[in-house]
Parts: sequence; structure tokens; C-alpha cells
Amino acid sequence: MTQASANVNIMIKAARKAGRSLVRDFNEVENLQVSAKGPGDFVSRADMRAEEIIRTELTEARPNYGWLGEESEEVPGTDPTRRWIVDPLDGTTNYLHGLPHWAISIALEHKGQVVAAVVYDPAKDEIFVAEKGSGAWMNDRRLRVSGRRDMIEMIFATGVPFGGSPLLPKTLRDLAELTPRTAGIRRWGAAALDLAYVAAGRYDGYWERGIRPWDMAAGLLLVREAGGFTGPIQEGAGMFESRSVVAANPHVFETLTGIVRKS
Ligand code: LIP
Repeated sequence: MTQASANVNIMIKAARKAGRSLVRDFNEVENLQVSAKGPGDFVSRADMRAEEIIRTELTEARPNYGWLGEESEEVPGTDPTRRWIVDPLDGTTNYLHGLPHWAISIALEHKGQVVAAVVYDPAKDEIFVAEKGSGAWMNDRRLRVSGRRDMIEMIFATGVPFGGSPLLPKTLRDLAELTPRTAGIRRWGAAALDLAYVAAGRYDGYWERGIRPWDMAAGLLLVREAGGFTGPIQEGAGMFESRSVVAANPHVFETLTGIVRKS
């Protein structure tokens, strides 16, 4: 990114610092103590340490901003218009299984809109950065969503609900509908990276149900700043409130949304 704002620099610094801690722990993942968070969904001590690092960095630099993180209670700021939305470890299941596909996701929201985003994948040393109105970048390379128009050439990503989630049948219907019409569907297990990959033109689109604000906040801005479209699966709802998202290149966004809305 050519000229990052002070806030973005703070976010990058926090993400890199947490990334170093997560990489150290990832190398010893078998020794980590983990605690069950729910069926099929675990949180590790590494996750909590990373959140603490990010929180300390961000709140020392901007003590008046609010905080919404995956591993802690929401804390309103003395500035009610701004809050950090943070997933210190997106792709926790991958991490716990030693799969090097996970990321740190940090978004800054102002008056209900995400204005800055950092998604950092330390295992691949890829840092995705966006600022509202200034574009999206990956390691200093400007990002654009894909230009493909023909669905049969496109790759889409999603998250398949696990652990007995009631959302599974709908996603299976989406897969049955989409798989024959595309070049393939991926389920890599880190929503922030799924969205970053749409921004980078690696995926042509992505959709998911049951996704939380910290999984999607930063990635949504990356997609929009790379020229893509984003919206909820549930018509007329907010993405955060409905916990649903579709993100895609502008040529396929309506079609993808239409298909998954029918499920
Ligand atoms: C996970 C996502 C994953 C999604 C899961 C979960 P976590 O986040 O990134 O892709 O399918 O539902 O939300 O728990 O690893 O931060």
C-alpha cells in the first residue's frame, strides 16, 4: 500500500506481532493445551494469547475505541463511533490440525462502516490491507477481483457448517446446485482468507451462512476495495445481523446470490 494511514499502520503492527506469537505456537501445536468451545469448535491458548497481543497494541494506541473480538466480551469505547472488530485466529480448526491456512483479521469500523482492514496469513507471509476509498493491497501489490464472466470457469469458496449445525442442509443444497455449474468449490476453513482470495481474484466468489462479524469484517472491505460486491444471503438483512454473506466479482454476484437465496 502506497500511503497507509496511522490506523492501518497500527493494525499492521498488531497483526505482525500476533503473527509471530501464533507462528511460534504453531510450530509446537501438538503441545498446546486446548479447551472445547463447542462441538467441533475449539479455542487454543495461542488464540487467546494472540488476542491479548492485538488488544494491547490497539488499545494502547487508540484507548478510546471500542472492541469486538472473538475471544472476549464486547467493550464499548468512549468514542462510540469507532470499534475494532478482531479475530485473532481465523481458521482455528486448521491451526489445531497443523494445516498452514489460518489468519489474523483486524477491521476498524466507523459509524457502522468498516473503513480499514488487515488480514494477515503468517504461514504464507501474505498481508492483505484495505482502506475505504484507497483500494486493496497484498504485500504492496494492488488487488482486483477476477474478471471472469463464465460460471463454468469459476471457482467458489464456502464454509460447510460442522458440529451438527442446523445450517448444513442449506449449504448442501447450495453445493448440489453450484458444483455442476462451476469449475469447483473450495472449503479451506478460514473465512477471512476466503474473502481476501476473492479480493485477489483467486476465487471468483464466496458465500457462507453462520459466519460472525469478526470472521468477515476485514475481508468484506478487501473485496469491495478490490472492485467486488458483497451482500447478505437473507434479503434485506444486514450481513453482521444475519450472519450471512455473499462476495463475488460483479459479473457473477447477482447469480450467486440468487442461487444461494433459493436454498
Ligand atoms: C471459522 C471460519 C471458517 C468457518 C467457521 C468459523 P474460526 O472461524 O473462518 O471458515 O467456516 O464457521 O467461523 O472459528 O476459525 O475463527
